Amino acid sequence: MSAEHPGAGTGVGFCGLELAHPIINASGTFDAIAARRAFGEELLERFPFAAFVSKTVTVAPRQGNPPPRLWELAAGMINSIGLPNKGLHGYLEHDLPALSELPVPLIVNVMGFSAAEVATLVEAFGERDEVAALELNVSCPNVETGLVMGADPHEISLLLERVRPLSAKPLIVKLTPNASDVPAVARAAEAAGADAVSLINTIRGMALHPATGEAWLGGITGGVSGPTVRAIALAQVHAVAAAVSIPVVGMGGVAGGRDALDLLRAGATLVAVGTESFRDPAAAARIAQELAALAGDPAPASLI
Ligand code: RRO
Repeated sequence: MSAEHPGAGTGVGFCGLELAHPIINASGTFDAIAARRAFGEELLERFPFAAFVSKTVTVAPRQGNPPPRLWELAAGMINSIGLPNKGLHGYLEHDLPALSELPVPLIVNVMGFSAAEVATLVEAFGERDEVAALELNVSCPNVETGLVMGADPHEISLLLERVRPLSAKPLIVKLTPNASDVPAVARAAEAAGADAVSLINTIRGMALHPATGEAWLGGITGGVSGPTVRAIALAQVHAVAAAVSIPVVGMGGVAGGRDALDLLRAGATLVAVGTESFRDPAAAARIAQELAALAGDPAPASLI
């Protein structure tokens, strides 16, 4: 490991997990089951992420928001997907067995519409050996109740106090950038027992239909991601890393090794690739290799 850029090119410890390199995926931006169907076993032989974060699971199945769900920006996009998923039981039956075959630790991202729902999810996944850690999504910009919990330090404390005793697995709290004091929310999460925080989720934005002037997205507003949010992510990761002692997973507009290095230098332990994987499904492997080269480390062996 390079002393100048710690964690860049060789193994990295995170919440008791030993990861091959610091690049993971942002929840909901890489469908590993579909990718395996498309790319076959080669995907598993050189899996681009050092850990895999599932898309968000809710207790009940959801259809998601009405279309249109995406709007392209000059350097990024706005999504209003609205958490379509099979629900807890569908996930346990269909997705978990497939995702447990991945060659890296599995982090399951969960979201509840109440503390009781989050507790149900944490308990259910907490007892599964296939699951290495849980990411609590308290920051989806496309469901109002998700945002309320994640924007307020007191709400985060109450939630963590409720769910922390339910599982010994690492709990990563995914923070919203749509809060007035993000470091205060991070500190509250740490004080109430979170093992790590991840940020940023998307920033609320909007686009209008060019002909009608009405909202373009079926969900009216959506979440902005991609290079356009990179500087905001860097500032928020920097501020949060200075405010807490637990590890930080940094993300927001990472498209190259230099962007990942910036987030590590700002204090992140891991870096997640999100929107760039839609443009290029192999982006994360390239970014991990570019990061290692910048640090003067050998390329991660799992990617060669
Ligand atoms: O599904 C979504 O619309 C969504 C989620 Br859960 C999230 O956490 N962040 C985002 O930008 N979109």
